[in-house]
Amino acid sequence: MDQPLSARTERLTSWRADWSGLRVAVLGLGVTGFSVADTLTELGAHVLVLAARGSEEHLSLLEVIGARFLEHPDDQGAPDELLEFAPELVVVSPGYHPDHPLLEWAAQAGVPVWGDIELAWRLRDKVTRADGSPAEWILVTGTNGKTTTTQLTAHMLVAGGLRAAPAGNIGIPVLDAIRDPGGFDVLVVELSSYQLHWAHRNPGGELAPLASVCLNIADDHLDWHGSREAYVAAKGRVYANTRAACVYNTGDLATRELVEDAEVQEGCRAIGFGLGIPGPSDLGLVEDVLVDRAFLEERRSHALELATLDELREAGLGAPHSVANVLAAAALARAAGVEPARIRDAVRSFRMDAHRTELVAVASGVSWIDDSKATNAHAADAALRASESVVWIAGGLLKGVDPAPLVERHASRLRAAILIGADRSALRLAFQRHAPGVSVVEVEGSETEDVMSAAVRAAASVAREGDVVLLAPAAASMDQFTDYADRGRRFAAAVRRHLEGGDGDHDPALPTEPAPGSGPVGDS
Ligand code: UMA
Repeated sequence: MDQPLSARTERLTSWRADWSGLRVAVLGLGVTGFSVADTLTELGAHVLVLAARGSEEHLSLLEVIGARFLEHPDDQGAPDELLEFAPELVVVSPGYHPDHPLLEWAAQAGVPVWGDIELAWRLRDKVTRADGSPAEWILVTGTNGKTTTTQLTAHMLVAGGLRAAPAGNIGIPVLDAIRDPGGFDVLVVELSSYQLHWAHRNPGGELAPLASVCLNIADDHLDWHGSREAYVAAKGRVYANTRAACVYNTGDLATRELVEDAEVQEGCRAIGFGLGIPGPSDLGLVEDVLVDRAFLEERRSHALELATLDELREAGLGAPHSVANVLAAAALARAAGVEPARIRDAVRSFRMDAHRTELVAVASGVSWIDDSKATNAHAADAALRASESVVWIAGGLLKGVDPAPLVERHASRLRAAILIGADRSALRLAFQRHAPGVSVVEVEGSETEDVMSAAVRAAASVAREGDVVLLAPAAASMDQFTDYADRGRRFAAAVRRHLEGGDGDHDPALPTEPAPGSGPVGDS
């Protein structure tokens, strides 16, 4: 009898294993797909990359590394070329939906499917510490704050004398990180729910991180996962098999429940973080001081000082959600042995990234803030809370999440809303129902070049002294922009052009006054 296809791939758990001649179909030619193809061809595998499209740059690089490319429309089943290639393994990029016809074909044909994270885990011995053992992994997920927490954790580890780097959903494929010739002691891996969906599915590929955290859970990516339960379950996979510390948010019961439900390794501890006074085994706040009551012998009676709120404010980390991110990162770094004094050093020298509540300009008493990184309602919520009177620029791809609760919650602080992007109708409806007194301007232009100029002009025409004009779209950007960074850059450029008086004339913004009748529509 023929061996199942998984028999060979199960044994592939090391950079030094025999990967030569392995036939692998790689789905996707973005940064992930390319890193997978590049790694596997380096190991001697035969690689066929399939994607609906790939960038010119990646396509030409595929030729250089010796991988084949097949353009494959998303609505079609397995093409003849794939059947002839007869892959022994499929490695899928995170953006692919599990119901994609090629993944359905793989399931029916019995071909194992790995995510790029599983492949990287199997190859982790490429990066070794001084004693020759593989670099440790620390995993970070959550609906919001993942990227900042990942960066903070890596920064704290480096301050503690470890060679550490951030990777994963943050934008650096993990396979690129592990092939970095510099080498690492610890990789801090940001994982999206998409990446977690594919984790822990195949024998030999189960991650066993030193420490892991799910920062918080709010509705996001419901269209991809199909339900909130499926989304939460994907997030929960971050804790599976953790060895030293499962870090959870004491202010978010769902994260604690995920830890309680997780299968972890013997001796692994549950460590809470939150903005209240910490219990033993937690990190938290005592008055204006961040303290650790988890990683010390006398934790029943003592606490270790990590930093003060003043120090966080000076580093731009004073908002409550940022304080929580610092505490989570500190818990992870402490689990890896970083001393409290080094955590303080790291907080003092940390600087936030671009497009996260970044002040672009202040003019005529109006502050212009770029929070393009707010790609979901939870993140936009945190940004909106921080200001009293806001002209809110929102919209894009809502990813199946209803914006109504967000609109309802913040209606009283909104001077006006400027709606952009593909899913404007859901936002418009939310304003009609829950904020009928707020004037809404829709930017109809779908041209990337025009959108932000029009949005900024519309915002400027309604903003008054003391207002904040806030780009916090609560939506993904890909309908009109390359990514959230592109969206943020274009916003900042449009603000500067406007303030310098160099803004063009033509204006695709169509003002629509408060909802007709100025009363709630439909259900009351
Ligand atoms: N493709 C198809 N069909 C599909 C889906 C994708 O053909 O149904 C092809 C595209 O044509 C393209 C490639 O797949 O050739 C793109 O793959 P991808 O969408 O997985 O994107 P990558 O460029 O590989 O980037 C991914 C993450 N993107 C997504 O999860 C959508 C990046 O996260 C991540 O930084 C990168 O891997 C490295 O790990 C971005 C993101 O938006 C920032 N993440 C979401 C979030 O944070 O909310 C989850």
